[in-house]
Amino acid sequence: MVTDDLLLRMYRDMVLARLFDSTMVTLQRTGKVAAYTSSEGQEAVSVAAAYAARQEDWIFPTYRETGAFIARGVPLEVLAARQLGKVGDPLKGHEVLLFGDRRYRIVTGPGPVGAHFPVAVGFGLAARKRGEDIVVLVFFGDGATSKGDFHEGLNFAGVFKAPAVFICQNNRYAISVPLSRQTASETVAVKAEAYGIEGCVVDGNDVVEVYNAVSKAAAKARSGEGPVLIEALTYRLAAHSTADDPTKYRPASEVEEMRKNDPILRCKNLLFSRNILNTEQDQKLRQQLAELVYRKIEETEKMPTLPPVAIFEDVYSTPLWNLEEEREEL
Ligand SMILES: Cc1ncc(C[n+]2csc(CCOP(=O)(O)OP(=O)(O)O)c2C)c(N)n1
Repeated sequence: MVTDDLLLRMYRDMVLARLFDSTMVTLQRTGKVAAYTSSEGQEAVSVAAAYAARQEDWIFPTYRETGAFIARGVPLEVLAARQLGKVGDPLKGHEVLLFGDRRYRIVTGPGPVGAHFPVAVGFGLAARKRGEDIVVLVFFGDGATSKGDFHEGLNFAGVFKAPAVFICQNNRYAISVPLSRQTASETVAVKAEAYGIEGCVVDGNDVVEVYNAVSKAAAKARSGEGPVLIEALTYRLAAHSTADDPTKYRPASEVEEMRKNDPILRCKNLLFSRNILNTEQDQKLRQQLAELVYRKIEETEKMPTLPPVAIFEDVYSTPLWNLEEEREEL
């Protein structure tokens, strides 16, 4: 049940995610951030799914889950430190586009697309064996469904009824590859049938619909009745990453058309129609959030930069001799 208060909180986090993402893209252009993947247009899936799960559940994200990180409570300065290479980066400079932080039960996403499916499923099953009452939320894009890991992970999850909710952010493209070149299946959700698990399609730009679907799926997975594959239909309004030029593979008119279906705009309209928010309050909220992002980034920029040797930390529990040698040399 999405109460007025919850709807407002989800809206706030979606707006905050968008402001953070757009600021990171700008900072990448100035050379302060190495590379960035914006989640513009897909905030509803991330935010609603994180709210629908419990705080003790584990998140297996991709590089497009800023909304889930914010909804989970990760401070902006931690996200900013990650991107700016500052000492507060929980990943100590490893990887550029991905984020993870065990304090918030977020497992760092995979560099190779889709490599997290078997890991997440095994993680969920191991937790169950230990008697932990947790669910894993596994985020991925439509492109990841072409990887063997997707099929292996879902098959294993189906057989052993893993406490997993698979959330496909179907944004219609895998960089320049459109969905029609990714699969001949009618939907992504239909693939669930092959693994004997439940699959459903939801409007990924409707924060309430996503919240309800993930809540239901998480309850099912938690009770031991098996995993669920949710296909959330959405659209990537931004470029794939700061190294991508989407005008090369999709018409500007398509993007403009999809802007009318912006999940933040739709959530705002819902808040207005339910008399939870008005224009004046909305402008004030956005102003406050913009100032918050600005302040947090400014603070983060003043933090010390990660020392280069940090790259050797947190890779192996027992460092390898050759890495030790390299560290000495550095
Ligand atoms: C195994 C593998 N192949 C290719 C890449 C390069 N790559 C990075 S992201 C990406 C597109 C993934 O598309 P999708 O899963 O739909 O997610 P989206 O970026 O649309 O959110 C590709 C091909 C990679 N990282 N790993």
